[in-house]
Amino acid sequence: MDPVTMKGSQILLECLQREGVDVLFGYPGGALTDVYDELSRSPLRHILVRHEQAGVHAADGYARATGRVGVCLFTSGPGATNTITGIATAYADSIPMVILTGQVPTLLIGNDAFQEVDIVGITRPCTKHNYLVKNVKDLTLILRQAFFLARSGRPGPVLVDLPKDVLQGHTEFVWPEEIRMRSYNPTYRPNLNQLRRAAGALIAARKPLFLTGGGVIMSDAAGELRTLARTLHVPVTSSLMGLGAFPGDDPLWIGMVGMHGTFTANTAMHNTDLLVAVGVRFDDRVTGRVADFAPNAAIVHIDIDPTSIRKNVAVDIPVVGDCKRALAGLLEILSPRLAEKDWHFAHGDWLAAVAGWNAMHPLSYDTGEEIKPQEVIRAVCEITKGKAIIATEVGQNQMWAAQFYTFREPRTLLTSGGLGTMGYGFPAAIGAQLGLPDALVIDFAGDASIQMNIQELATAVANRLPVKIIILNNMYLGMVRQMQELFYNRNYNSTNMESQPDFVKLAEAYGAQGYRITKRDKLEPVLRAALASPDTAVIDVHIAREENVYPMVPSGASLEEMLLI
Ligand SMILES: Cc1ncc(C[n+]2csc(CCOP(=O)(O)OP(=O)(O)O)c2C)c(N)n1
Ligand SMILES: [Mg+2]
Repeated sequence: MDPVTMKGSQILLECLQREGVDVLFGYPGGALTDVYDELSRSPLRHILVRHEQAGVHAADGYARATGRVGVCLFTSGPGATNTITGIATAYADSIPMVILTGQVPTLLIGNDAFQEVDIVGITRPCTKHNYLVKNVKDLTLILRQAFFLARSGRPGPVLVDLPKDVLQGHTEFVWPEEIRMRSYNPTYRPNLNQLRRAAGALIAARKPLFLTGGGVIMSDAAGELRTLARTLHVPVTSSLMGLGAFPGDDPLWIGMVGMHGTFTANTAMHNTDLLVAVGVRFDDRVTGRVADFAPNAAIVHIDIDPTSIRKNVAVDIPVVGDCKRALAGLLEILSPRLAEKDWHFAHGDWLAAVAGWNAMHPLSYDTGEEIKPQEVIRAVCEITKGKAIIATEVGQNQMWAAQFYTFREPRTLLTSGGLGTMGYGFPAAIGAQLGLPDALVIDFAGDASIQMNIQELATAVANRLPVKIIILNNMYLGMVRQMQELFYNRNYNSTNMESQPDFVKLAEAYGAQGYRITKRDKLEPVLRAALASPDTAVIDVHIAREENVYPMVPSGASLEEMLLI
């Protein structure tokens, strides 16, 4: 077929479709008028958000829930700068995303033109890669590379800046079927010798432990992980980002590790003789004081990104490669040797120690007259049978959700792990709901976090998205208040949020349903009614104001030095 001449804005939308995009989140402006004109004739679904930051989080939530590349589109200048927190959030958690920004015409770049900002310069440290398209002839190849980079290797956000004259220019449309980039060759296939060493260590270990992270979910390796752990009878813990990769109701599951990890996971980390870490990057929230992290263990680290290996902790057996392939490779190497031992028996003492720690300090909380946040999470878990997609905001709400909801499947938790971005959860839930229209999507929110992107109630209502926001309302910046209580002599400076709006009225003002729960006997029935409603709903649950998240490892302490209830 002869190549056809197309306009830049048309080429952009054609490329998005060919990359498999079905929905994009955006907000228009002067630099994008050609694209928005074109969009009205395109089968692509465009979701008009109410703030650019939320648009990026929505694309991020879509990506986390579906495993596809999230796409968003914003205008130049302030539209572009409003995206930064969203981009940094996605970068910290390695989320595949393409961010498209309008730019002033190439001739005006560098002139301090109206709504000009150097977004490529600004986002360089928080994108996997970024591009300024200088000629319409380069547009297709750059977009193709942007998607390729976003979804391959260690995924991440890629930004493409689109000057107005590029979008208005014309050129022949040529689609490169294959995409290859010199100097960018992620290693998917792990080195066989390293895998053999890891397998040997697993066979020999007496107290092995799996630590899994977001990489397991991202590389779709949950199946291999489950088979390996269950075959060898190895307990499994994970970082916040790894929740859901291993079923939370499996007897080998010992809960999350780290600052708010379980007693069992943190104690097991201290005692294990072989830590097999898969798709994790050893964040300080996971390791505690690095000098005392897993002091008795040899460490196997499997990761697609060679730069994350030995970045934070010393590793004995590094395995660079795709987590799925690496775990499948381990299974293959081990399979002829599996009959050598009764693995349950071989790890019997270790499993008994783990069971003992579980019995000694299970996750728990005191009940009283007031509603406790943990019982709200447990009730929701019960009602949804653990089958909902859970987004969280940041703070205590996030940690309680991580601790008390039983995540059974990958991609069921959407949370800002690396950056800890308040205001992430609700727009991420909107993105997830658009990607998975039949899912029940719930955002566990704090009373403060929810106000950071509350305007997206308009987006949810306008698009009839039945997202549910459950506010664990303590009228505090609870996580900061907890630190003030424990480490600053209860000096609650600037954390009291008693002057919150009436969340029920606020929901209603946007055309959503509002519910309020202040008494325990109303908790279950109102939650049931609200979760069954076909509408966008806000459920404002008044909880015990000064409830804390435990266990807690103080910042800079070792995982052993937990504060318990
Ligand atoms: C954008 C942003 N600003 C500030 C913080 C620091 N911070 C972490 S948790 C928290 C309190 C959050 O309060 P709320 O949303 O009510 O949640 P709670 O801890 O009470 O459950 C704050 C201020 C942050 N993580 N993100
Ligand atoms: Mg709060």
